[in-house]
Amino acid sequence: MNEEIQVARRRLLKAMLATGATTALAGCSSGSLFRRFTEAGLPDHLGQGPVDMRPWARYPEKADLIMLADRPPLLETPMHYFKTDLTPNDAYFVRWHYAGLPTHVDLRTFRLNFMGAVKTPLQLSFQDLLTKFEPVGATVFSQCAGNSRSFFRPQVPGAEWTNGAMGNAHYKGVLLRDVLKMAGVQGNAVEASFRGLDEPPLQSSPHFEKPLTIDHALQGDAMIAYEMNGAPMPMLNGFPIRLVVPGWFATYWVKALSQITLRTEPLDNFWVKTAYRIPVTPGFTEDPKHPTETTTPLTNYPTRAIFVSPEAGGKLHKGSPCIVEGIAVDDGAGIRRVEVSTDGGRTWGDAQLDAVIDKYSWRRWKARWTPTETGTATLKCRATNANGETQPDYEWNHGGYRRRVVESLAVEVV
Ligand SMILES: Nc1nc2c(c(=O)[nH]1)N[C@H]1C(S)=C(S)[C@@H](COP(=O)(O)O)O[C@H]1N2
Ligand SMILES: [Mo]
Repeated sequence: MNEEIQVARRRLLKAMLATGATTALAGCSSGSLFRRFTEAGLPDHLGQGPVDMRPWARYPEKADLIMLADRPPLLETPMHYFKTDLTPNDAYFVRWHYAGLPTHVDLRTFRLNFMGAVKTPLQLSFQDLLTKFEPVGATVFSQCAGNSRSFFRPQVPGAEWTNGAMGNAHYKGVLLRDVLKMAGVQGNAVEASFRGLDEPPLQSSPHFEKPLTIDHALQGDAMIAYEMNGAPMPMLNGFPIRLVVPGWFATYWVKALSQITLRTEPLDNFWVKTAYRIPVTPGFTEDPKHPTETTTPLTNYPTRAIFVSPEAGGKLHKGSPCIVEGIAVDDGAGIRRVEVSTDGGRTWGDAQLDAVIDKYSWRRWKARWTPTETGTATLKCRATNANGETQPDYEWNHGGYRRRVVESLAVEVV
């Protein structure tokens, strides 16, 4: 058997044996799986930052992450993990919509099924994906559409992420278009839609299934990935294969991908017609008092810069030089510039950009700053991409999606 299959299965078994994945995933609200800062003490990296009262949890194959919900698991990556080019698999954020997520997959029987408007109703095994297509690799940024939702004012209901529902990873897999070519897409197909192994709680609940237009599927850079950062996909991030849609929000990155349907009519399930939509207005913004009725599915990432260090509420010392650093992302055109303000936006200076990692990767930046006055300082950062797209000072939408306003960060200078 192919060595990579063995690695994948071994890894999975090891994780399950070590932690009892099935039980842990089924009953993770038990006290032993999470702790509060007040009970456990502050983790070192938070230093003198504000006390984050959100519980932490350790799930199978995962490090301690911030837990927004346990069933289904919504786990946020702490900011200190974003100081390196790649986000480690065990620290990568987790988001599932249904608690009925897969907890084990047998690679001997697993199949990726093709249905609908295809010439050959293919069933591909994991081994087929490894051997029948040319492998490709890319470093790609992913981000939940609701990343940073908790910063919207007025607040909006939903998963109250701070900035950690994102990450950057190297994926290995096959191009979606190569796989679709083998299945043979019929000329009348308008969409390909993607479904995973997770099951809705009730028969009447809609499967989590997301579409791409047929042009995007057949001509774009979407990948079916079987490796993340040189290792099998963690179970919670979509083992054994997931869709990677470079430059597009992670809601399209269907995990534990098991079914691809070629459609002659667009899919209009709950996940398309109700959720993950933004207003159709200039700048996608709306008045909180009069939300707009006309919405459209969100798609690609807006241009945006985020602080990684210092963290909110961090303490800096007057007269001591410090490095302010962060990441910047867009939908693949490329980050051209990041500016930083240390006086609440009155004056701006250019940050230094690190080398480009990959087309759809985040780009790292840093700026030197020596605080000259004590008290609270408001830092701001904003990015501009190669198309000239930059960030607005204010924007709001009722879903709390696609945040892209200029980032603000309050730090204490002592
Ligand atoms: N099968 C399946 N895939 C899914 C989802 C899901 O609920 N089920 N959620 C999507 C959403 S909204 C996000 S943000 C990403 C999260 O990916 P991650 O858990 O690997 O970070 O998975 C996407 N793919
Ligand atoms: Mo998401």
